[in-house]
Order: sequence, then structure tokens, then C-alpha cells
Amino acid sequence: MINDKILLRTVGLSFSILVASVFHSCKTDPGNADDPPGNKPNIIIITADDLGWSDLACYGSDLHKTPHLDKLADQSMKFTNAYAAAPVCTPTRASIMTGKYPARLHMTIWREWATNQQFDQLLLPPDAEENLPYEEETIAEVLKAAGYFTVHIGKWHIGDAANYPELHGFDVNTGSTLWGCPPSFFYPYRGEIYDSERYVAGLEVDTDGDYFTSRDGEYLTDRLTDEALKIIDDAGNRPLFLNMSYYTVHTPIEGKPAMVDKFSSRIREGMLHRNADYAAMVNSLDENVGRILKMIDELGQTENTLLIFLSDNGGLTMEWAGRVVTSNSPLRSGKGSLYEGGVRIPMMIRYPGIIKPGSVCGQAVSTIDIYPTILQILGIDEPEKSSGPDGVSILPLLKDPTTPLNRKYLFWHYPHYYVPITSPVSAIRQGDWKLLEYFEDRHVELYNLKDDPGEKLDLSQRFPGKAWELQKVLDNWRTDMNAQLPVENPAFQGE
Ligand SMILES: [Ca+2]
Repeated sequence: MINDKILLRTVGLSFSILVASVFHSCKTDPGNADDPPGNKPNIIIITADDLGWSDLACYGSDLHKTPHLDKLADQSMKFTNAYAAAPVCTPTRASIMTGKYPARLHMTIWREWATNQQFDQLLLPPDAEENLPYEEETIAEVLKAAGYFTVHIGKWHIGDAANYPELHGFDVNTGSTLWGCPPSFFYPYRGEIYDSERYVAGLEVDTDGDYFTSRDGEYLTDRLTDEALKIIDDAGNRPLFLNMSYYTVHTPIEGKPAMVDKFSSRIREGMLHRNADYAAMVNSLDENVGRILKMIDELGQTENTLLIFLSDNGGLTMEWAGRVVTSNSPLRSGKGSLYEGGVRIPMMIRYPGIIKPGSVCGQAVSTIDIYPTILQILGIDEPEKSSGPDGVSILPLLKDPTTPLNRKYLFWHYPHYYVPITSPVSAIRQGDWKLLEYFEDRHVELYNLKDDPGEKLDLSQRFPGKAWELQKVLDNWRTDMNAQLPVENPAFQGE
């Protein structure tokens, strides 16, 4: 058996040399003060799964320790009103890849539940798309055509094996599955969860040939980073697009034992966050983001890398293994809901030379904006607007967070159930106003997020004109999107 340390040292050394040559060869001209630092900067999107609004220390957690992400926030623009395009995984991920609203794509729910969801509920949800249609031009396809080496690592969840990342513009894919979560965060990442037998593709074979045994205790979040650090040396002379998609901190809620013990001893009555396994998962996420940042730094590529860190929906407020997973306080509700706790996400963007370190942006932005922002940075024209992308470039905000964004409304559409969190609902935000419209009884709720970020006081009766106006705009938007709607359930038995 090859000595692990020698192997790791050898791989690490050759990897560092190779990556250094890759990055040096793709470095571009610094440009003038008004332009991005390189014509083709490396682009890294790090997506955490289900990471809640309050889950990072720099966003207010009282238990979780996130020193690397806190440091990243100090180097980045931190967004305080960033939104996932949907309250669950699949649609938000589709929005990142296409810049389009999930309603337009008909990808409005996680793919395992996209069809035939007939519960004893008042409404029947529509059958949604399970797979990202081939005709969609993903950001990976755009970047590949622009000369990028495109790498996807980790959670995919917007297609089955016939729709994996390789078929949507990625040169390399490691660790994807069609499912939303692994059966376990511990090697060999195989087993049953949610009534299905699952595995994580591409991670099965141990490099020293000791299949399934020599990696005992290995943790998926660490492993995905290992894979990312190794695979980049295939980049050749091309600039890098890395879509780093961690499964953490999605269920199953499993932390590394030593970290769980550490956080268990720190939990006190009255704390916002009180789940030690979850705290350990957040800690592992932080450590691994730190490893990626360290690598970029050591290679001298920090200045030439656009780095986006975000979550795909709000934190899970339900229980796992008998314990509440997390809290998005002061925001209302969590994953699955169109209240702020379900869709407002931590997001930070680092782009030296353009973004002032430690800056904060309070304007409402969305995951649909990432695609057009990258296009504008690279000077690539957007496709025809009639079919999207629906987002707008936020490059002007990255240069100056007070620049007014040329957009009046943001929309969400979730025509499904997520019991007990929500029934089918759409929502619209205009400035500080937010309106939710529930399909079961068509009632609306109106909130002023500036005065009431926790959405406690429904103002729809006090401001009926504003509620009517926003409901009308929302209805027109659904028509424009050809949004799928729930219908009456003839089999509903009632209670
Ligand atoms: Ca998610």
C-alpha cells in the first residue's frame, strides 16, 4: 500500500506547480480603474446548500464559528438583501445556471417531487420539469465558449444522468447526483435515505486501491474540496470556471464528531442556534471555503478571481433526528416558504479592483442576476430578452453599492406544498414592499420589510391600493412567464 502521506505530499506538490502554471498563464491585463482587473478572470461560485440567513457569524449566528467566511466578508461586498430565486434547491440552482426565473423554466420544486404530487390537499400542484432543458444555454456553456475550463464539483440536482453537468457545458463533473442530498456525509457516501438507495457519483474509488475501508471517517465536505483542488490542474491555458457546490448544510444533519462535541459544550439556553451537529457542518463548510481561498491566495490569483459565495435557499427550520435544524431569525420561517426566511440568503462577492473590501449592499438582488453579471464582466452580449435571462447585471452595484439598479420588482412562484411550511404561493417585492398571494384562498399579505423584516404585521387591509397594485403586477408577471398554476383537487377529502 502506498504511504498516504507520501502520496498526498507528492500529489499536493505536483498539483501546486501545475496550478501555479495554469493560473499564471491565464492572467490577463490589469485594465484601467473602471474596468474589471482581467478580461477573463477566474470565476468561482461557491454554493452552500440550505445555509440560512443567520447561519454565519458575520450574519449574526451566536453559536456557529465561521472565521474564514467572516474574513471573506471583510474582503468582499456583503449583501443584506440577496435572494434565492426559490425557497428550495432545484429551482434556485436552475436560476443560477440560466439567469432565468424558475417560473419561466417550469422548474419550481426539487426534482424528486416534480411530478405526481397528489396529497390530500385543497389544490393539485402542477407537474414541474425535472431536468434542465437541453436548449437552455447555461453559464457554463457561455464560459466554455469563451475559452474557460469549466468544472462542476458536488451537488447538481437539476437533472438526471442524461442531464448531468457534462451535458450542460461542464468539461469536468465530480460528485454530482440527481438527488438533493447524499445518504451520509461519511465515506463511502452510500446508503438509503428518503426511501431511496443513493450514492455520490465519482467518489467511490480510493486512490490507493483500498476500496471502502481506508477512507473510514472521511467527510464529504472535505472530500469535495480535495477533488476541487486536484482537478484544477487540468485547466491547461484556460481561465477557470469552478462551480463549487457543497452538499452541506443540507440533511442528513451530520457533523464531524470532534466538532460536534466542541459545539455541544458551547450551547446555552436562549441561544439562537442550538444544534451542535449543524454547527459542526457549518464549521466544516467554513474550513473548506478557507482551503479554497488559501489556494487562490498562494497561487497569487486572488486579484484575478471573481468569487461568489451564496446559499440556494433559506435555512431548514424543521426537525431532523428530533432536533430543530436552524433558525433564520429575525426573518420569518425557513426553507420552503416565500417569507424572508425561506428565500433571503447570505451572499458575498469578492472581486479585487472592482469591489471595495468590507462594503455592504442593501439593495435587493437575486440568483437570477449572477448570469447577466458574469456576461457583462466578460463583455458578452446577452441573448434575446424575450426569453430571458430575467436577471440584471449587478456589476454597477459591485462598483458602487448605492447605484440604483434598473429593476422595479423581484418575483417568486412556488405552486406546490411544503407541509407544514407552506401551501402554494407567489410573491413580489417592490422596494421595501412585499406581497404574498396564497392560491388556496387567494388571500394576500402585505409587509414593509424596512419596518418589519420579520413579516409580523400584515398591512394589506391598511394599504389596499398598494396590495391591489402589487397583486396585479404579480398576476401579469405570471402570465408573462407562462407560469404553471395549481388547480382544484377533486379528490380532496378535507378535514
Ligand atoms: Ca437547498
